[in-house]
Amino acid sequence: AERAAAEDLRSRIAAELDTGRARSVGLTLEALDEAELVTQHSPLMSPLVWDLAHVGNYEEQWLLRAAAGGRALRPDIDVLYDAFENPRAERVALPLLSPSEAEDYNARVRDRVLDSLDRAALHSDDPLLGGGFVYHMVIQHEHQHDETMLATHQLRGGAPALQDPPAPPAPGAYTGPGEVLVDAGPFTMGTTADPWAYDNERPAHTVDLPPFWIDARAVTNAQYLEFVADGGYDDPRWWSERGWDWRTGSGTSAPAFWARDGGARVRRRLGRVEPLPLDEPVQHVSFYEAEAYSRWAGKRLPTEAEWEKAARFDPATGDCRRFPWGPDEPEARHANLGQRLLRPAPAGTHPAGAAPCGALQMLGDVWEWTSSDFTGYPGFAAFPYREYSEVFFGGDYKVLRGGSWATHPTAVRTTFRNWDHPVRRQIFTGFRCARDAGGGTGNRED
Ligand code: AVJ
Ligand code: FE
Repeated sequence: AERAAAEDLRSRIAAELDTGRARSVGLTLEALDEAELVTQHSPLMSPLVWDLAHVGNYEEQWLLRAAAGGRALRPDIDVLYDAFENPRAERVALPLLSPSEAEDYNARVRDRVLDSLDRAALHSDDPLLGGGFVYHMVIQHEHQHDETMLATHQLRGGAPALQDPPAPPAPGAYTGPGEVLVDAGPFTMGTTADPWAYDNERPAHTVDLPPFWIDARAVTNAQYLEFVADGGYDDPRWWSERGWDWRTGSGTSAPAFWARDGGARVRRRLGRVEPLPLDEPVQHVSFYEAEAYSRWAGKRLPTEAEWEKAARFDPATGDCRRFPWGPDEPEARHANLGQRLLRPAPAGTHPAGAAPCGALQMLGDVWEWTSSDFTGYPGFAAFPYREYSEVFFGGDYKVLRGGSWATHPTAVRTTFRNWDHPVRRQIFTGFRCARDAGGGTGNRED
């Protein structure tokens, strides 16, 4: 039985490695010509050809050298693909592998990885190999870069490069509650045993929270438009001091990629222009915009602990769930993940994916800003390297939760933590609001 389980894990890993690579190739070699792959589309992003070889180099370092103890293939290029050595805006000037060299290099690494996977001690106590941890880390890493590459695609000018996406589900009028109540009490935050979890999700620990309300849905474009129309961008009452500095300094007056076509609001999406979809969660807002909207609405952003409790705590059993709906792997009916639609689904859809508290779409569609700074949990231990999370603790970062339409299902769960600078807007980010529950009961209407 143990041997069968090991074989299952091996074939799952091989299949997921394959899926990730097909996705990376689809966003690079299959989508754009050489000139577009090597150019810098935005100072915020790497040239796509850097991401492509970086995922191969990361795989070489972790799955060939560290996990399999193999000989290095291209140690000479490590320095080019080290994210800390080279800020994104400078990577275009490096002597990078060309697109076809990167393709070749990635394929050579992958061949050796699949060879050594057959011998890897997945059911040992080895901290890297046990449960497949280091393979999962590399699989998620590639998908995280694929999401980053999608942000580059969004920033890129010119004709659409990605295939016409399927139509999103029809919105239908949302008739559910505006907010749902999460009762006071302790829950388990983070995880110790999940073989996919990064170090920053560990260890599991108990957090006791007062009662709070959380929005059942992410804030929609229609709702956000009311804030804009009410002069929200011109009223310092709604903004924190830093937020107002950013607002006035940047001259921002709407989410990124919004535009006007005569009198009509439109948005630019991956090379296409379309009417602003009113039922869709607002996307491409900074933390400061999310904070200002929340204050205008008489609410606030949830803390990351509140977000996680709403997403996973089941008061009926006292247990915490890996996914809002339970232990089952994400399917299309649960959540809009994995670049299927190339956009968020309308807010208030996917009832099959609801959390126990009734909140919808906690996973997928848009990353959600929380009010929390990025720090380590009590008992945090960096593993297997400090540069994944620890070096960012205490920096100017806010935690993001829940994944977006661009996040692969293997790279998100209710414990997953993402983070970014509060000014960032190129990521696929929206938010939902929360507020203290001072003893009131019953669901409020929108
Ligand atoms: C967790 C998304 C903030 O993209 O900087 C990729 C993920 N770490 N390569 C990032 C990551 C190393 C990271 N984020
Ligand atoms: Fe990386």
